[in-house]
Amino acid sequence: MEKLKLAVLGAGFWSQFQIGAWSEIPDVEIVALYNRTRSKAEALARKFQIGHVYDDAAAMFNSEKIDFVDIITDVDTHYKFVEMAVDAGIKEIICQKPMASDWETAKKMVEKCRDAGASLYIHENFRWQAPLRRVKEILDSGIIGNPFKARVSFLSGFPVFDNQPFLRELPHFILTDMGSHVLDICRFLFGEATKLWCQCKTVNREIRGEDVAVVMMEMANGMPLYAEMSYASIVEHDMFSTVNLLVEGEKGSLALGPGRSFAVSVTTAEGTRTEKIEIPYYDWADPDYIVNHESGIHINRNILDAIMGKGRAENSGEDNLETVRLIWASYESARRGKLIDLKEFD
Ligand code: 89Y
Repeated sequence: MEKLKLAVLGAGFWSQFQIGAWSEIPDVEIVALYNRTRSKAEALARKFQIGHVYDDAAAMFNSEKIDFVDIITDVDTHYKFVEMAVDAGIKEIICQKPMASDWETAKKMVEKCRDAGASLYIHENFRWQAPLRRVKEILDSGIIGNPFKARVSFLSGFPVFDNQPFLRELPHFILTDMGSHVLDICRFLFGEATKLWCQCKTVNREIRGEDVAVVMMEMANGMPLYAEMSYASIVEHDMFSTVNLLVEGEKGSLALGPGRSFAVSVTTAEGTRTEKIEIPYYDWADPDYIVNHESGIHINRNILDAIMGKGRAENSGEDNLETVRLIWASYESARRGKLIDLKEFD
């Protein structure tokens, strides 16, 4: 079978891991790599044997035969490159999370692709982490009964700005960067929220945005869900680069953690059973991020299956817009100090 031809835009910190994840999938060939600084694209192209390098995205769209694109550039350029791909006639477009740097642009992006008949996929990978797939499987098995309350946490003091210095400059940091993941996991495991209340804080005075957020949600089934995220936490069990959770159900409870132990524990009247999820090693992945980088293979496979007509992509633009809604409703709640009814947030 002929391989599908992929063009990647962006050669920054995350591209190397996303390209690494694509390199594990035999149905894909990366034919071209764009980056505004050509030398960075050249270095990454050498590492992954990518044939063509560009510092002009329009030239790449004009010259290459491309089946799909993966946009892994800075968030404020996502819309521009999605629009360029659509205008170049590309029908399968993957864009890195967070979709856009504001709510209006995210909606515009989904609309632009819908109007052009192009499929938009958002690379929102945390829900694809192996321990979280196992948590979902256990919840769906019914062993803990109907969940009545849950907590999803990301608490870390990892020096995240060393690898991604631009995160320091974001006017909105923790909810766009980590809230994308944490709130998407909440939707993946428990469905949609109806109301939310949020409080944000900036603990680290050297950054522009907020680094702590707490979001209280009421879910459509009435269940309360507490989500918290922080890069200012000095805790015994640092959670980088995954989440910890506790779900209470009518017949038992389910926990993921502590920290990055990748241990999933089920407690019922019979006692507690714990299993440890093993994450394979890849030489292109950073060990500090291993569970996160490995999940890239699974989300890429799921998107590729959709592109090949073999299934449905979980992370469509339309679906991810609901996660983006939670992010911006949270900022609105924090700004106004008010509970937000999500039906009214559009
Ligand atoms: O940008 C973030 C992501 O997507 O996963 C972890 C991260 O690199 C820093 O918060």
